[in-house]
Amino acid sequence: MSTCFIADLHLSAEEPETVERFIRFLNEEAGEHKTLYILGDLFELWLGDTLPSSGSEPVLEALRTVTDGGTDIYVQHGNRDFLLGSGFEKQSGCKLIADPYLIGLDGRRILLTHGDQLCTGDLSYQKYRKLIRNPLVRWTLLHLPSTVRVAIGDKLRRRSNYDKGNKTSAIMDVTEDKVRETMREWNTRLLIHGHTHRPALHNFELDGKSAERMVLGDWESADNTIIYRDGSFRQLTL
Ligand SMILES: [Mn+2]
Repeated sequence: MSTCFIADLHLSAEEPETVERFIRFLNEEAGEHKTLYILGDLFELWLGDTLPSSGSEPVLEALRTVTDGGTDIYVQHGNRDFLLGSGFEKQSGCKLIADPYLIGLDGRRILLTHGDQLCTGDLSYQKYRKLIRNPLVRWTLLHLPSTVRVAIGDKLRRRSNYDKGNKTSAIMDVTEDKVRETMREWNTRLLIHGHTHRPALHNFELDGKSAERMVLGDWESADNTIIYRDGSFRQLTL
């Protein structure tokens, strides 16, 4: 049985074709895998389970069908959908997992992360991340009236798009130091992440042993999927 990894679908009502394509993937392919990991930013924006993003209903239903069919789906928070909570879990049958999250496949230790924590060159983003991931801030966000949450969501999106256009590409990428530090901390030689939308397979040496960092592309680009089967990984485009 195989394990499938994807990230950065950024589903939104404004991109109905992407939503359709993802639902087709869930209906036709996801069920063939024993486990599916979605490493963050499943949704372009999520303002709390009581205020589901428009157009998310069929996605939640399709996820539910797959989990009911026996495939486990684990979801990590991304920087866009960090307010996914237990309501989402109940409706979709998915399980939210911590970031980073360590799994074992045939005795190999593999670390999964969305990837934004690794972009330590972007100091203003890391400051912002620390603030919004604070449990008290999170609780407050979730208890704001929906109109206020929608306004904040618009602002966050504008800011993120502004950053994309104005920060240098090096600042928006992971830093090698943080990658090494994280992999040492978790005693792993294989890291899989998304977020940067720069699909690649990086081979390097870590404390005298070979190490790998696999980067998933976003759902719109090439190399957006990694499949583990019979002891080996394959990166492909769905
Ligand atoms: Mn992201």
